[in-house]
Amino acid sequence: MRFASKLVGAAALSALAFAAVPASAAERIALVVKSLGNGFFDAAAKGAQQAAEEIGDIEVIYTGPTSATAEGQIEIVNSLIAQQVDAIAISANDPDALVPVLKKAMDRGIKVISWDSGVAPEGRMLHLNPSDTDLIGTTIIKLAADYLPEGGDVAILSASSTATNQNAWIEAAKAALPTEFPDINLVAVVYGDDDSVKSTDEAKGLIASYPNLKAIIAPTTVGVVAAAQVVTDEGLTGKINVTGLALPSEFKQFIDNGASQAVALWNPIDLGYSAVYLSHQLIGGAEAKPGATLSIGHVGEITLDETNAAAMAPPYQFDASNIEEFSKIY
Ligand code: RAM
Repeated sequence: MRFASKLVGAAALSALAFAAVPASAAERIALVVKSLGNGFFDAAAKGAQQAAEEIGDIEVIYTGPTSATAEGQIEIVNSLIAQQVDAIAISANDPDALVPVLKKAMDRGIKVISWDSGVAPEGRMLHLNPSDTDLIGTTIIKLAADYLPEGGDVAILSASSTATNQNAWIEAAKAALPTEFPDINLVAVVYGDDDSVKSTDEAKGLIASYPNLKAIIAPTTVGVVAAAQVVTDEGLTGKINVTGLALPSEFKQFIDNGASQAVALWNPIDLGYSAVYLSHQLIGGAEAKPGATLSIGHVGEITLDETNAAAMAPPYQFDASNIEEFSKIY
């Protein structure tokens, strides 16, 4: 009796699996993120799923390590190679450490792209930036400078110290400081590893070390929430403005309570959608080469530069006038 019902259960399960993804036609695209449990990546996964449904016959494997490390991602990529997926679309925790394992994947015929946070060109076929790197760098400083007419001390609370995207944005921000923001004094850059607890500790450390701090700029959706919570809890609303890159659904409360005046971001759903759309085209034989124009479905198209990278749209700014509306979307 027990045996029979087990059999029925197994049959029902495999029928379900078959109905969702017809085994013969399916492409399997792995969306590898910096770490699981990050709302930004959950939103990107939603977009990835949208693209899969729109194109049809695609299974998205949404995966990532529990903490944002290259070692964790290397292990995952090795297991995806063993599973013989058709494509890997990765937001990398390190530009170089992932290269050997991703090369191995490409040697086995797996299409590899990076998106959000890139790997070095030899480790991927193309890279999709959410927006122009210099523009993001200038934007994160401007978000603080707009509310500091007299200038003053600011600090950056980043993600991990090896994250390609944050490091590139911080470099661009530093380059813009002397010419575009001469009164803004960047006193420190610290790393919260896209971990809430570490980000909270780092934010507290900044506040303790720099008594004249006027703004904390966190170009990470995890760090920015942690910093705004610390400013709220320490009663520093109105004294320290928290800004950076934030997911409106997670951050609205801190615009509402005044811990932040404004933040920015791009559409993470479109980003995940585009990553799957591009992976699918590479699987279908499209060539990634400088100058190539590739479709990203309803989002538009991209043209690859000389490093096979491309950028999507400028970031949106969110403040009291519009964060409510956007918080319902992502
Ligand atoms: C975090 C991650 C991600 C970054 C966003 C802005 O969620 O570090 O890579 O793009 O912030």
